[in-house]
Amino acid sequence: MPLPRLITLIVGLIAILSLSLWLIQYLNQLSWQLSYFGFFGNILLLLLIVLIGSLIAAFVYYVMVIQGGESRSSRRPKRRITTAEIPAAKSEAASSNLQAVRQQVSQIQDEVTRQALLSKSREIEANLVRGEIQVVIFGTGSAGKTSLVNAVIGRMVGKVDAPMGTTTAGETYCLRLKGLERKILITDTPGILEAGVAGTEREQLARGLATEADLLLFVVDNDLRRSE
Ligand SMILES: Nc1nc2c(ncn2[C@@H]2O[C@H](COP(=O)(O)OP(=O)(O)OP(=O)(O)O)[C@@H](O)[C@H]2O)c(=O)[nH]1
Ligand SMILES: [Mg+2]
Repeated sequence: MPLPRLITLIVGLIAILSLSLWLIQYLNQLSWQLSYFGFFGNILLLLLIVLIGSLIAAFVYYVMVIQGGESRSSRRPKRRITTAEIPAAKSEAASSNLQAVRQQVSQIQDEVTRQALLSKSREIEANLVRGEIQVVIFGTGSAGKTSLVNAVIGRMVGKVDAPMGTTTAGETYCLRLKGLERKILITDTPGILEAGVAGTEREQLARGLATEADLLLFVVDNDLRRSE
């Protein structure tokens, strides 16, 4: 028990006991006087004794339990506020993000989804290590996606034509820029929002490729339409 609480307890008890002694003396005198009232006088005396006892019990309870509880809670170590460290390098930030993603993925109940997301995160990690940047050219049919790819690569790598559906499969081209060690992979995709079964299949393929992008370039041939 801490010293200040012990002193409070002792001083309080001495005060209450001396008060009680004085009260007992007083009660003694009173009992003589109350003896005239018979049974009623004895009840009054008993009530006064119970009152004194309750006073002592309440004091001890306050010092031992309430004060003790307060001092315990004040002794409880305060929660430390730690500021999250922001990684300086982008690759470091990406790796820590990947780790966080993996932790969340491991909590997914569905085995198939979990495995798919885990393999995706491994793929991203491998890309990070390799240092390649995947740029995917995405958009509606005949918007000029392949024309953009040709312009960026600097030669006619993909077939360009007016009708929709000229590009039927994903094509990836490697671009190297002066002063940049990392390879840039540019993927041309079939168009989206085309009619027919073949068009829907091409869209599915394009959407799949788009999910692998580090950077997605959405090509529009005019004002953006609602469907786009
Ligand atoms: N006027 C104009 N025409 C363009 C431009 N870019 C492309 N085109 C024309 O638009 C048509 C479609 O171009 P593509 O590059 O094949 O379009 P795409 O998005 O690859 O088409 P799909 O592969 O069929 O989805 C071609 O006739 C191009 O010559 C542009 O900037 N201006
Ligand atoms: Mg094309």
